[in-house]
Amino acid sequence: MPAPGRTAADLAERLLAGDKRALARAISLVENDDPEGWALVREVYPSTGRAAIVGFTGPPGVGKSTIIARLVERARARERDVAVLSIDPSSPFTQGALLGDRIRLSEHFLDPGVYIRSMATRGSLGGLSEATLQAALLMDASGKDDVFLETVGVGQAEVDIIDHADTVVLALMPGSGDSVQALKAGVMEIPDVIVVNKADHPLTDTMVREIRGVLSLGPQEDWRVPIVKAEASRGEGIDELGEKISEHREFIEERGTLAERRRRNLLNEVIALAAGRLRRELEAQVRADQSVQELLDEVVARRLDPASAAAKLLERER
Ligand SMILES: Nc1nc2c(ncn2[C@@H]2O[C@H](COP(=O)(O)OP(=O)(O)OP(=O)(O)O)[C@@H](O)[C@H]2O)c(=O)[nH]1
Ligand SMILES: [Mg+2]
Repeated sequence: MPAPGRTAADLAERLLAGDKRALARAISLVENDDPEGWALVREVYPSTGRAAIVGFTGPPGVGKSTIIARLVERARARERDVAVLSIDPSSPFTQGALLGDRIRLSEHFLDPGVYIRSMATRGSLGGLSEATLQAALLMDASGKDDVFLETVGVGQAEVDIIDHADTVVLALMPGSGDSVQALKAGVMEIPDVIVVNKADHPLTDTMVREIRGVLSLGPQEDWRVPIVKAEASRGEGIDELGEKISEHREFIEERGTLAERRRRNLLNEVIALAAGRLRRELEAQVRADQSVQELLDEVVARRLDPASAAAKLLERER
């Protein structure tokens, strides 16, 4: 709870100054769909857009959290401030994921340069992705250099927060053939960097070849998707992964792709928010308006088809 006298402007100020507790409070506000949260995002939005946003996706248990924990450590060694947003984790950031032999969980939590947060699925997917995007914006506004997003994804069911990442990393492990199939079938978008984790597995090279094969079938872009082998639990391959992520960022910055990508993502976001609002208005209208019920009666009685009814609904004065 805010102390008495702590205004929204005060919270914004502390957030912009990088205060961790202000960031935590701000994210809780957007998570709870509190109007104060939206007002806060509105206020700090001009200060966003500076963080490098990296999304990590991949099947459950492949090692995303372990990889991120290692990359946090790497970023800290370079004096970069980091925030991690883990979305709907089946195993949230617990000691298991963060407390590796060389990684001390307590260090990360006490480190003012690191902020870690999990958000669980609640309500509709749209609601969750709205809240997570706002949370990522708040992390960005609080002056983090890197924002790492973690989502479980095996294809279609992915939360679209990943669309807001500047760089998308797909984590796979030997045996995650489903994901390779999803890539092949075009169900899953081609990521910017692929990491094959648990590379101590004997089938790692087979997996890498398989992925390379799938990538070669797709359109040949200027950016060649690197495939990095890693063993995150031992910290192997993490430097190379970190380098590939930085290289990708430099590449998209130089080419202007970053600006393009962000513009496209923001357009999608604006449309999604507007569409959500329209839908809620329409639903409220349908509940309240007797004549809409009558229109529906016509559809139920098969005198009017659904598409014609929808057209009539949209024609009406709102
Ligand atoms: N053998 C081996 N195990 C690993 C490696 N990296 C991570 N693990 C282990 O794999 C398990 C899952 O790791 P997480 O980092 O929680 O995986 P995740 O992808 O974040 O999992 P979810 O969030 O549940 O989808 C943990 O027990 C890790 O210690 C690795 O390189 N080799
Ligand atoms: Mg995880």
